[in-house]
Amino acid sequence: MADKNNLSYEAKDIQVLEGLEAVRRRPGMYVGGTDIRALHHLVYEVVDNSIDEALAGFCDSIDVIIHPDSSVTVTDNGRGIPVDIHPERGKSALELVMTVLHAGGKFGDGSYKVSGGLHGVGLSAVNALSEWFEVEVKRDGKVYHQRYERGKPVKELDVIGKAPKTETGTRQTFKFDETIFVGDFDYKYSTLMQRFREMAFVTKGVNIYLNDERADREMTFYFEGGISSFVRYLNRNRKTLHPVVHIEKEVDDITVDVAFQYTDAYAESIYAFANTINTIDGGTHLTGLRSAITRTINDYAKKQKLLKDEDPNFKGDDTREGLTAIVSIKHPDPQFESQTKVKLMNAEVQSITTQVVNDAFGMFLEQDSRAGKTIVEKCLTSARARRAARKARDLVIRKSALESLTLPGKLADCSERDPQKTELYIVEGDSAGGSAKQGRDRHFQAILPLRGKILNTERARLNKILNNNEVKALISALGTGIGEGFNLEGLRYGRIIIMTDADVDGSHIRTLLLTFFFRYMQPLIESGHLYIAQPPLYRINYRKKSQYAYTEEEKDAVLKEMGVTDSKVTLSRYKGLGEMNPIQLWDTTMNPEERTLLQVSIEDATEADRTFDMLMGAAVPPRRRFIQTHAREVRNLDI
Ligand code: 0RA
Repeated sequence: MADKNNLSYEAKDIQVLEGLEAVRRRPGMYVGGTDIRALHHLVYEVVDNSIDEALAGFCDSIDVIIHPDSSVTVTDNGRGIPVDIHPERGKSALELVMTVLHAGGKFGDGSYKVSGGLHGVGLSAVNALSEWFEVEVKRDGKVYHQRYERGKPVKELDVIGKAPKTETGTRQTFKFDETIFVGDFDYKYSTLMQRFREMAFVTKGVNIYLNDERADREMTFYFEGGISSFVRYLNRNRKTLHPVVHIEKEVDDITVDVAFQYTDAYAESIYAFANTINTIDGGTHLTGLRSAITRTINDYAKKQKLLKDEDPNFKGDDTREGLTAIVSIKHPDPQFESQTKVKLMNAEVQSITTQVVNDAFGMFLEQDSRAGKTIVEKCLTSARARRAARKARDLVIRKSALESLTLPGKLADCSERDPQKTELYIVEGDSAGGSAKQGRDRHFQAILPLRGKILNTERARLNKILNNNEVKALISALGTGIGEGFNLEGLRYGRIIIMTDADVDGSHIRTLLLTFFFRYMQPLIESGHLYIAQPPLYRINYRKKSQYAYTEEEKDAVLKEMGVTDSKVTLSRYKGLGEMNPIQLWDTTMNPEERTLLQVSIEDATEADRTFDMLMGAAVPPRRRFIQTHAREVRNLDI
């Protein structure tokens, strides 16, 4: 086999072009697809590189600007990407980073201790997927500039100006390639905001500024306290049981940073990061943390005789109820399960994390016996509740297996029996249920009305809602059973469609239902059977013409399109489904030819699940605010 390093310059150039072409042909391999998630991934890749520079200790400020044309600028005050000419290649280091796969971050003398980037494919992959990409580097008193189009440099690296020698940094601006990211989507401010907030939390002392010029909004993230601030932030609406426990230790070049605090809530909120990347599927750092917490509490409870010798040990679930925790590790060579970096695989991280947390948490409990006692009591309550809930749930599952033979009385079933062709509308409220029953095509559409308020069992463990008649009716209508007994083959309808009002209560009920499906019927979501209906927000009548609008923007567009000039326009805003008559409901929301359905993804459901505990929490003001700002924030999906 030919030694790659001995190839001629020309051959290497061809390799580069082939590399970029491969990225464009198979974006999935590099950024995980061509959907809105992958689009955000481009920004993360670029920002990750600046974060690396910050982790290496050379940068403390990162600015991200989303421009009105959806190009994005990322500016940092690091050392600047090196621009010196590579002796063999005859090209600048910058150009190599921008065009050669696997060329990022790794050159130099290993001064890069930790790297979150996609093992270096980062910048060149983003470059290949951008219509254009401009880089400006400030180094050695000069300002360098180069422009690329679809990955290829369109001119040599130029010096375009001077700068004080002490001023260094990198500015990158790119526009994603619309021939690759095809679809009606754009960067979502809240998604980027969430990511940068997390990055700032786990990269102590870095200032991350986000500016969305499309809508004139901006936000700065800076956390001196690192992940303890993160925990305090997550617990801001919860009642906490003790001060935040913060542990930071370096073992064998791996830094383990852990912060946690128990609250009186029921939910477990644990977030795991590896080199600032949110590893949503967890991995060895998370496993290490969990086992240390369970073990330390069991040891302490036995030693203090809070748990008697004959008592069973606490299970993991018992020790995590109400726990808010962050584990953030920095590793010189992180191994991820996939290119999208959602699960950390390094085996050694598990034992190191367990050891570090065991020692420090054990010591904390010894020193703060009041906190120790409170935490153990919390675990005892959880263990008791878990046993009781298990009994109740088994009963419900057994009963619902029987009840599923008899369909609920409130269900208006359809005549078609082939689940490939049928749909079930879950409708909030009896009056909307009535309209839906009259408006539907009874051949293939079934309606199950739910009375909203009944679901609203404040501060309830979700188990409780299984005992609720409305939910029981839902379970038997679906025919799949729930939890461990779930069987997709029993599903009686191909599409399960949640149809709620576009108001506060409607979004509350939607969150509840999503959380229910997420916790008890996850395969239903994974297999793409769950949808959210989208009723219109407005009906616009003008000069004998009538049109519907589903968003504020659409309303404005329709008004413009209709050429509204006088006051003869009537604008009715629908507050609830009940305000539409059956024919209107069919036309706008139920007719497969006209309607828009949002398919629920696992991410949507996860978010609902996280939101659920906040909605059910005691703190009322933040709850209201949350629902109101999110009520219409639904993502468009092309189905
Ligand atoms: C490698 C070496 C050096 C800096 C960088 C990479 C670097 C990369 C990026 C990407 C975005 N911002 C960045 N800032 C720095 C340092 C080489 C040296 O000066 O010794």
